[in-house]
Amino acid sequence: MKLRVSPPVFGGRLHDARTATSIGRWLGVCFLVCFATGLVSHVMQHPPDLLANRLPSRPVRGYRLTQGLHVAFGIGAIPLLLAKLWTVYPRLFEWPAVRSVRHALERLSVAVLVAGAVFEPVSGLLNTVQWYPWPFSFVPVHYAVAWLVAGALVLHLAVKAPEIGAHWHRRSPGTLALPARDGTDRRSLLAAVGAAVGAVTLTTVGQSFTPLKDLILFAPRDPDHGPQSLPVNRTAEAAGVGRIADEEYRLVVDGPRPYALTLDELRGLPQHDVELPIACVEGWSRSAHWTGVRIMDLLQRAGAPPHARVRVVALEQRGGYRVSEMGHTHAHDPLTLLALRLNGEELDPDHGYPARLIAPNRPGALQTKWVGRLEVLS
Ligand SMILES: Nc1nc2c(c(=O)[nH]1)N[C@H]1C(S)=C(S)[C@@H](COP(=O)(O)O)O[C@H]1N2
Ligand SMILES: [Mo]
Repeated sequence: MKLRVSPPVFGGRLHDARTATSIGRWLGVCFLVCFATGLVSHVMQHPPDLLANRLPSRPVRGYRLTQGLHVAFGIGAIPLLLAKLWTVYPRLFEWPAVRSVRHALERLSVAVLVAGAVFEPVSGLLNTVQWYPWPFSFVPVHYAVAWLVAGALVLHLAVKAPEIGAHWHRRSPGTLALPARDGTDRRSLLAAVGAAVGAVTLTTVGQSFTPLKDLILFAPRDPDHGPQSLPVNRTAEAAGVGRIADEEYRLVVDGPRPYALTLDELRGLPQHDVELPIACVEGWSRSAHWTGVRIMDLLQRAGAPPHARVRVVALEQRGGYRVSEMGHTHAHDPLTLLALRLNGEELDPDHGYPARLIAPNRPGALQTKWVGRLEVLS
């Protein structure tokens, strides 16, 4: 007996190339924005040696903007991706499954693209809620898969270029002789997808775009929530530092002329006021008013050469963000402070009491709290 497999048949215009192209264009924009802003974030956090001492400290809100866009476009890509996959899924049942070597390679590249394109926004979203249901570390894998998706996407666009070109513009009704109902169907689908993207964006983007903060429904962080109206990623308790006793605190500055300061001596130095945001890599950000001592003044007193890089070390015993490094552009920016006060009050222990770093155009993860030591690097 001969077994005949007959693939399911999909009619209707919701699964056709014009619909796939319409949704694909918007998805492409999201992926491009995420890739570009992701590269910026990667370089800011893990600069190659060549750039380690050259990262710009301006624009002041640069990282807040690029990372806000990264997370907003990543979240917006999710409904688009679902719609795109739904539009093209009948192709999974294509028959014969493999027609030629070329066809097999093309299908393989689409499999890689789909797997990577699903992995990126999903892993990113889970990271924003700090849920890591996987055994690998998020940042290097999210970064590596981004390159995989970029490569697979370029290949996909090249293979599909003729079809994309043919369906880029809506055809005039005469040329296709479609039943009118099909055009309406497609418009309804696109309107629904647009509404879904709008809804997820409006209910989450307030986590970094504070004018919309009252619309937050699903964002993992409310920018108003937390001591002194500023969110906290790692509390003093979680970091194992608790409330640091004033009389035991010393700031050690290690350089050509090393010295140490008590908290009172630190408070006695010239204080400066700045308005700077904390912009977490997870997408939330919030501007605040900081008061403290300029890092460049502290470094100058230690006899640091003008182009020296600096290592900032927390009093925390362990943790991924215990130590951060900074190039001379940030270290010598007059806005870069060892902050002692936040919004007119002493820092809350959760915000790094008694002293935390705050610098312009810098990822939140590198704004080290509970600073105990500055090391001038040669
Ligand atoms: N020492 C130390 N500093 C730290 C962290 C940390 O875990 N340890 N977390 C960082 C991260 S990820 C962010 S987003 C900001 C959050 O700052 P906030 O809690 O003061 O708002 O602090 C940064 N500074
Ligand atoms: Mo963060």
